[in-house]
Amino acid sequence: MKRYIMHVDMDAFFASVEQVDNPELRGKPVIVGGDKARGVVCTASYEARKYGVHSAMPGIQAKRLCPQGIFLPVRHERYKQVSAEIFTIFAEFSPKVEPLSIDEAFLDISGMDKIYKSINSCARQLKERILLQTGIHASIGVAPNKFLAKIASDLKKPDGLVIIRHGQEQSSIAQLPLGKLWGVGQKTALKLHNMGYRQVKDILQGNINSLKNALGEKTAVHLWQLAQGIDEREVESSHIAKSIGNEETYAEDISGEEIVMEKFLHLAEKVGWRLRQKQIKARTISIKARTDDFTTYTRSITLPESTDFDSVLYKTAQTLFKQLPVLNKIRLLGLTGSNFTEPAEMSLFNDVSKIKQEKLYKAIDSLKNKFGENIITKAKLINRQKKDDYS
Ligand code: TTP
Ligand code: MG
Repeated sequence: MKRYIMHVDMDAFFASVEQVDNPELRGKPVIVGGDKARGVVCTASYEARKYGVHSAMPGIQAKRLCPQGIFLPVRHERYKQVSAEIFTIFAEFSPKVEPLSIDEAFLDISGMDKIYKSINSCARQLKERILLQTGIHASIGVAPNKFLAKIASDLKKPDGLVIIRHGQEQSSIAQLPLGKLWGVGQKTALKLHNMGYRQVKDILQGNINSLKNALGEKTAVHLWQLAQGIDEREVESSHIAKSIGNEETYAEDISGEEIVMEKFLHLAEKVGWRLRQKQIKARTISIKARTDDFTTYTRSITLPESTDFDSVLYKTAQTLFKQLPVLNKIRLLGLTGSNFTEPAEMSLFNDVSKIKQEKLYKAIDSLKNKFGENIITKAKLINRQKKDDYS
């Protein structure tokens, strides 16, 4: 199996969130931060970047360059919320996700071409999911390693998708300026410049010994490898999941309790399956509903006993949804389990009906393991059967 790493980075992240939350700002030069005296710009929309405005620029300078710019205060809490949604989507695309910042991560997608038909289609589907769910564009780079994936995601920003295939490692970066090499700061860049090196390919055309003399053994070998497009670092998904959930954004807004419940049934099956796969049970169940104007509602409940049953997840979602005001035009629904229990706590019941249910899920799961997750889905059958027979 060939290794493929994906680097995802949201476009003009803070500014894009502001443009999603307030449609009047779309297409306009939005500058987040730098609105207060001596403030610094956090980021600028691509419309504002045309005027030369960029991150870390003093607000006063940004105002001079772009007097018509719309300066907004920083809303960290909101950006964190959107970031959490994006990372939930990442987790659905890969079990190995390494967060780099609020809007950026590496995903190991090796072997995903089997599930998504191709690496290209996997990347396109991820971009599409993020856009549908958050309204924001992501730029993606896919490559045989982290270093090249990060370079690739930056090549066609905004809304970019660049794939570097195996065999293209060296040629894909040959023409790039040396500053693009990871670890080349101003000092090293100056030394390389003095040696007559301008582009990445110049390093390989030169002599490794003169590189060692100028930069020292360690840096020289590091750069020599990078210039060939070699980087062995693994994607390190450090954190253990604290919650397991699924969210769906609908191509057309949905309304009406019946259809909403059908969607929750589908979500319950996905979340239940994922919990059982990981051999954990959740005690806290949360739902999320977002309407067409991007207003988001959430409700949670902690159950007396933890669960991994689709039926309990579904019924809890039903109860929680009824606590929300009547919603029309729903664009997104989500269902999440958290507050996990240890395996030791799990088998402490001797309720016969539960043991029967456990057996039933074991049978269903073994079919799913054999033939794929969608082999048995109650949600698909629902049009033909009565919903009641699920209980
Ligand atoms: P970046 O991904 O570096 O920038 P960006 O998403 O705004 O734009 P793009 O990726 O399309 O080039 O950073 C992500 C967010 O982090 C950014 O929206 C705001 C914040 N940030 C700062 O607050 N200060 C900074 O100096 C930088 C670089 C980013
Ligand atoms: Mg970004």
